Amino acid sequence: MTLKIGVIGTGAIGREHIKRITNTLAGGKIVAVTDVNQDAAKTAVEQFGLDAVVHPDDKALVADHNVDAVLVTSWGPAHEQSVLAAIEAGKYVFCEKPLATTAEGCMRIVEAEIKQGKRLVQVGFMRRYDSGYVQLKQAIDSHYIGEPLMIRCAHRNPTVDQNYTTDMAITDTLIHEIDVLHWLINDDYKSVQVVFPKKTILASAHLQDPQIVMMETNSGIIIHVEVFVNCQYGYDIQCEVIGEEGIVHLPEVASIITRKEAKLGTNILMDWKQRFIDAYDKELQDFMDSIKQKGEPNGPTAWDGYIAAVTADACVKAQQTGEKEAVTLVEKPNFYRNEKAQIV
Ligand code: NAI
Ligand code: ISE
Repeated sequence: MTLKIGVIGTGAIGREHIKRITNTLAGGKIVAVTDVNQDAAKTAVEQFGLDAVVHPDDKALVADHNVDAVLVTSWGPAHEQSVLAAIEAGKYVFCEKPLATTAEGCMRIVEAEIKQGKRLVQVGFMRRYDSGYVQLKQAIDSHYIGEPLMIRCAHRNPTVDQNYTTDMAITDTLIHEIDVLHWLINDDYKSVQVVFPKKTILASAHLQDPQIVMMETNSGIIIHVEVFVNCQYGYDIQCEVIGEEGIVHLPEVASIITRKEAKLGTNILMDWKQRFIDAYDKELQDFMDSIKQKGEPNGPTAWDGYIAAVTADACVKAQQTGEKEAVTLVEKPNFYRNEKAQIV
């Protein structure tokens, strides 16, 4: 059976996902697209030679009887409305991060999904599918390094555009660490704090860059994440987990090592699209396969989207106050308790 997919938002990652579903992955077909910029939607249809209807908006796309599952790859503020419409129609929905821009919005999605009585939503936290993070998780879960005590991470982008603001370092960028780290150590966050080191002259006037985010988990693990989005030299993701009996480090991206002109060198990627390319493939393949095999998606849940939003809100508050801010989650609904920590 082919899963017939409608895509809401044909920008950068929307087109990447259309391309992989059409050219690389098995079992899915893009049958409908929409974008507030209708020319962008039409261009995507032409660019990838799709046999797909261009709908005027998300509501029309969700209502299309030919669409089994919806891919939400529009701007963050538009996600909630499209995800709620898909749930209301009983359709599966894969939503790029953030699930919604507020914790309240994520909670509305959680409640709507619970009301439908089955899992319909998967959030695009693709790092859980990255083989490096999966290996870290296996090492932690098997107690290879004993109990984790501290984690040190870096999330570096070469540059960002003028529209990128100080809070986006949290809501757009750190949000990946917020998700993958609590999954990695199977623990929730208790408090967060943000400090601003000396600012790089290469960031726009309104952007505080770099930033250091400190997070403490319920069991007392202390996490430091450096977010540096104008680092110039590459797209660089680092993660080191320090345990009682050893340390595990995220592997570097495989690349040839050169010896030339008295230098030893290896390449660093510049583009996020390349860094997690396998993980994007795997998350969408898993979305399609698990719907076909179990009748529900397997990956990060709407509850994970809620945890990320609550933690991001606390971090944004901490940016403003300079203080340690509490992360306060409501009690996890039973609906989300049975899920297994998924490893692919
Ligand atoms: P983009 O700006 O390139 O594309 C967004 C598209 O959505 C635009 O074509 C825009 O016209 C359209 N759009 C906006 N509101 C809409 C609405 N109400 N209905 C239909 N279309 C609408 O942005 P990009 O980089 O593709 O990001 C899209 C989403 O994907 C964001 O939420 C972003 O955070 C997320 N993202 C996730 C990444 C990951 O690593 N998982 C990487 C990059 C983006
Ligand atoms: C972007 O939206 C992403 O999601 C990338 O994965 C992240 O590294 C980047 O900082 C964000 O702007």
